[in-house]
Amino acid sequence: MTSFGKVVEYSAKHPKPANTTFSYGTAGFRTIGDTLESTLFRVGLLAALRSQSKQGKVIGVMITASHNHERDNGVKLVDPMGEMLQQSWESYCTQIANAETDDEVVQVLTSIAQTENIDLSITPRVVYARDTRPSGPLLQAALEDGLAALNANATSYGVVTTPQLHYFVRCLNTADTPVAYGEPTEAGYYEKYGQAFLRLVDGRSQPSKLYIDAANGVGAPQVRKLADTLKSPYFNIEVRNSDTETLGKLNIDCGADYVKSNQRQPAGMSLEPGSRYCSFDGDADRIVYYYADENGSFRLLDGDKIATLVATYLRDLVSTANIDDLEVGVVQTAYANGNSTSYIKDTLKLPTVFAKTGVKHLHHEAERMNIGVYFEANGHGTILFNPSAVSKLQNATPQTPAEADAIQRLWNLRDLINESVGDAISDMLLVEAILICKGWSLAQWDAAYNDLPSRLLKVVVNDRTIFKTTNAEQTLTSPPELQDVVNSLVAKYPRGRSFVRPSGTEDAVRVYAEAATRTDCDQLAYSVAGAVFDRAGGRGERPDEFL
Ligand code: 16G
Ligand code: MG
Repeated sequence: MTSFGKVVEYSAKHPKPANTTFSYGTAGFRTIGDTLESTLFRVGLLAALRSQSKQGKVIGVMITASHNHERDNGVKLVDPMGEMLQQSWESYCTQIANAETDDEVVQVLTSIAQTENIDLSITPRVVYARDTRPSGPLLQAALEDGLAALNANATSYGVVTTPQLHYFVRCLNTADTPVAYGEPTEAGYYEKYGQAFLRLVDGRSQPSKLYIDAANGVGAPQVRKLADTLKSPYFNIEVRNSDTETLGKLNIDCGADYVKSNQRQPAGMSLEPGSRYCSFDGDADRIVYYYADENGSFRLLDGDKIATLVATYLRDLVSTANIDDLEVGVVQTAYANGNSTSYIKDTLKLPTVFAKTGVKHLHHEAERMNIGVYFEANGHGTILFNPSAVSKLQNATPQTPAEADAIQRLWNLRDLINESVGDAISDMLLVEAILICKGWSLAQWDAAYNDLPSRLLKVVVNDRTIFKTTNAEQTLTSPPELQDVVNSLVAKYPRGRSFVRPSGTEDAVRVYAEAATRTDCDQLAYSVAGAVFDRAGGRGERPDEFL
């Protein structure tokens, strides 16, 4: 096929490493950066094909490995509305990444083009960006070769956060339509979210300084640009862990994942009671807040706390706005702390559902709700207003100034959030706006409910593919009988809950447990992990610290 005429020649420059298998996982390809050159080249080809399959809409490619080690890298594709790549294409990614020869690469392209009935005469349009990792430039060059091989109209956004790239894709594909999302530039991004923030907080008391741990990643320069654009006392920040130049610092002892996993402050931050802190991850799509209470103890405000804060605020606005049948719902994963779920159901009286781990799963569940708030406990999430909510807001006829104000605030909130994907910077503005409007400290926010003690463990097994789950990953269907064992262990502990799932990003199985007390929780976690180890081919050391 002539359309693929240049592919073999270009592909020969980026040979696939022998004896390596790549797999498009929860968040794209992710592994040691130096091994990904052929994959990036091929992702370039596939991004071009994906654009053609969407009649030339712009497709995004983000080169990042998020919160992982600096030597790792990865890549994921962004679909036209700024959402994650449609799942049916993930297997094409895996297929093309594993083609053993240059000819086979062409065969895979040809077969996808046939299966998807793609018009290869369409000019593909692709935009791409990378985070601060040292392997980024090399991988970007390989990607560019893939795009050139298919004559794509390709544009680089340089070094930006993952959610910024999602935003650009959505802006480009909605330009000059009734759902135009914004200017597809960095300045447009800061302007859109920044101005919505200022509209929401106008006239309120100014907050104290917010200390931001940027994980020594791309969030550091980007959040500073936001502050430079805003120049507002409502956005009074100090960025820590902002060294993106020195090798070996990215995500080390800092960042949202470190803070959430270790339940402690990052390096470079000593917590003063009364002060306010948050952490981004390495590509700035996750955020968690924290503070020291009056005894100096560390208190975490994770994705569950953000979800409940946001849901409370939205629920109250919707109720004041007095619009019929406009409903707020919350999407969580099984990792959500049990007390957050109870709080949403019993206190807020809002519907809540569980989705599988990974933003794409939560996003799709949230799309079914009028106003869907979705957050993973790790700090990844956003809010979606579906078309029915938008038309209800448009058609609303406020009867009082209070109703009109609430409707205006809902519009401003919608402009403040990145509807394409979870975004640390936009989520931070959202949390800040709500806290400013409520006049709340972090301790007041934290007071809504107390987390149940929880523990997350990792078990290395011979073959994690034997682990199959159902019920939003809360129940194992394979290996046989293991779920019965988990159930009997859980039954021993008041408020006990535990589940086992294969990781989508690492070669391991994860065990989550929570219970009424720390001791019970740890016993439950380690006994479930021990059962997994014994009955499902555990490797290395048995996890039995507490038994
Ligand atoms: C990826 C996901 C994140 C999820 C994590 C789970 C995206 C963009 N990222 O980082 O949402 O929490 O994987 O990892 O979807 P695990 O499967 O290894 O537990
Ligand atoms: Mg990330």
